[in-house]
Parts: sequence; structure tokens; C-alpha cells
Amino acid sequence: MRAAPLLMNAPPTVARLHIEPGRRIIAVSDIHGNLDYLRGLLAKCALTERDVLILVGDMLEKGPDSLGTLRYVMELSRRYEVHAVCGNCDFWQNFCDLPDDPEQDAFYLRYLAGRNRGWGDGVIAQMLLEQGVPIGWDMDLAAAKAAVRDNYQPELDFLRALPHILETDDYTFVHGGLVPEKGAFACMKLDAYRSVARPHEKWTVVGHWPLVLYHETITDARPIIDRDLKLISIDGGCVLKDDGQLNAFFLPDMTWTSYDGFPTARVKTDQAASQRHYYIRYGDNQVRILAEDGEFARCRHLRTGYEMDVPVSHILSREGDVARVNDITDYRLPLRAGDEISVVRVTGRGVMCKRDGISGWYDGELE
Ligand SMILES: [Mn+2]
Repeated sequence: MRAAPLLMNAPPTVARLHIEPGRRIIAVSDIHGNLDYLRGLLAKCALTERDVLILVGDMLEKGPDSLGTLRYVMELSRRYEVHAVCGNCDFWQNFCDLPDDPEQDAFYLRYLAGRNRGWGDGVIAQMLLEQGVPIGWDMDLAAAKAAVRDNYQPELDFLRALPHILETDDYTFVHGGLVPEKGAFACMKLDAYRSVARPHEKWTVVGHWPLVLYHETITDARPIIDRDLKLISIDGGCVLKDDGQLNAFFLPDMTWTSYDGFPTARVKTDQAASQRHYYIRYGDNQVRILAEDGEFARCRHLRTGYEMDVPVSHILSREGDVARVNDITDYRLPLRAGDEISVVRVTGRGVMCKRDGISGWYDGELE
């Protein structure tokens, strides 16, 4: 018997959960197949049986190990109290559960053979590779669906069981935004929810929209606690941003920690914050290239006219002297000699680095 597929315009499913007062809730979103970051973050949190771990969607896709992450989450949920909600990258049971349809199959073919538009193999592709099923533009999709259906029942069942909304006595967890009247898919994929959200009755925790995108002049991946909206946004840009991090948000304490895989170093000299800086980011990343000098290009942001030097490797595409660039800032971090920074990348003109969730540059030498 075929399981009922998740239909995008169906009402969201809601799970209710009672959590005994005194237990620590740890909310984590947007792991995106980065198992190393998840392990690193949970080690930093010192997860115990007393904690309630809530994964706020997008466990899978875009990162290196979606299948391994899924299995790790399933294993964790046998040893700890773990609850997950479905993100817009998580409902791959539909690969097996949807009735055959040419348009839908064309989508799955682009996802598999096109390596998810360049992001790399996702969970279904990894299952097929593990089974030795060939992936390519001429692949047999019916055979691929059968191979997944026959060999990954526990994984598919785990995904099928994910609710879109998780309600506790005190909190709501939803991946994109709390818009049940707009259907399941809207709850999973509501971009920049904080910009359109109305005040919530209960504190609501969301992921999906990388926090850095809420800032215009600074690259800040720290969780945002919006007290007017009773909204907590926690997506640190893990995988999606080159300098992203995985945030863990603790309730009821309203504190957080984060993990990234970057090496750390201490700075040798003081550095004052830049007075003027900008963050060119996804969705608003068109620049005119004014000059190029080996490793860097002088760029003028088209919308604002702001000029900064951008590593040439950040240029995503270009047509003549107009280009789109990967997220970049020219912010000089305020630092004191001896401060520890995460080193994102060493360039010929300083170190791209992070400190306390904020990305920027350091011009001096490292210890
Ligand atoms: Mn998402």
C-alpha cells in the first residue's frame, strides 16, 4: 500500500508536546546535512537525557551528508528526547509516495542528475548511490523509487512522521513561519518571516531564513529575540553561508551557543571597528566591477553605490562588468590583542574571520 503523500497545499500537521518544567529545551535548525557541525554543537551543549532537543527543520540537503545526518538524528531520538519538525528540504518520502507524474518526475530528475542545482547529492541521491543505482539524465526513475522504497522504510517513515508545527505549553516551533491558514508548504518555506510576522501569543521559534540576511551593514549570525513579535529566529546559515554557524537556542533561559568548524587563532594587535562598512548579500548582490587586481576586485554595489574590495573567488557570475557576488562584508572587527577569532580564510589583504557570531576582517598578524 502506498503511503499518503504530503501535499503542499494541505493544512499543516500539528504535534503537541508536554514538557515538564525544569527541563532544558535545545532548539537547533537548518543543519542541512552538516553532520560534523551537529555533532560539534551537541558536544558543546553537553546534551543529556534530561534535555529536550527540538530540530526546527531543514535537517537535510545542500550539505555533505544528508543520509548520515538523518540516521544520526534517528539514532539520537532513540537515546534522547528528540523532536523534529519538517522543513522545506525534508519531505523526501514524497519521492516514493507521490503518484507518478511527468512534471514531478522532471523535478526529481533535475534534483538527482543535476545534483540539486549544484548543491551536491542530497538524501535520495545518497540512498541510490549506496544501493548502486545509477544516477544520470537517462536513469530509470521507477527503478530508483523502488530501490528507495524497498531499502529505506525506517528513514521514510521517520520523515513521514514529521509534523510541520510543534506546540508545547509555552512555545511553538515551525521551520519557516506560523501561517497554518496558508498550508503546510507556506509554514515550511516562508522567507524572511520576521519581516511579515504578526505578534505571536506564545514564543515562536523559527529557522529557514539565515539570520545574516536580516542585517544590512553587518554579517551577524546570532539568534534574534524579537520581544514585540514573540519570535525567535535561529538559522545561523550553516552550509548556506561560507562563514555560517549552527546555533543552539536554550529555553526557557533564552540563551544560546553556536558551533562552526573553523580553526581559531589569537590576534596580535588591537584593531578598531571600521566606521563605515557594508554587507553585500544574497538577493541584493549585483555589483559593477570597477577594477581587478589579482586576488581582489574593486566593486560598486549597484543598488546602494557602496564600494568595497571583494575577493575574485566571491564572484558567482558576471556579464561584462556587472557581476553577482557571494555574501561579503568589508567590516573591520573591533579586536584587542589576545582575542580569539575563528579564521574563515587568510587572504593577501587580511584575515576573513568571525568573533561571537559576527564576520569581518582582521588586518594584523596572528599568534
Ligand atoms: Mn528552509
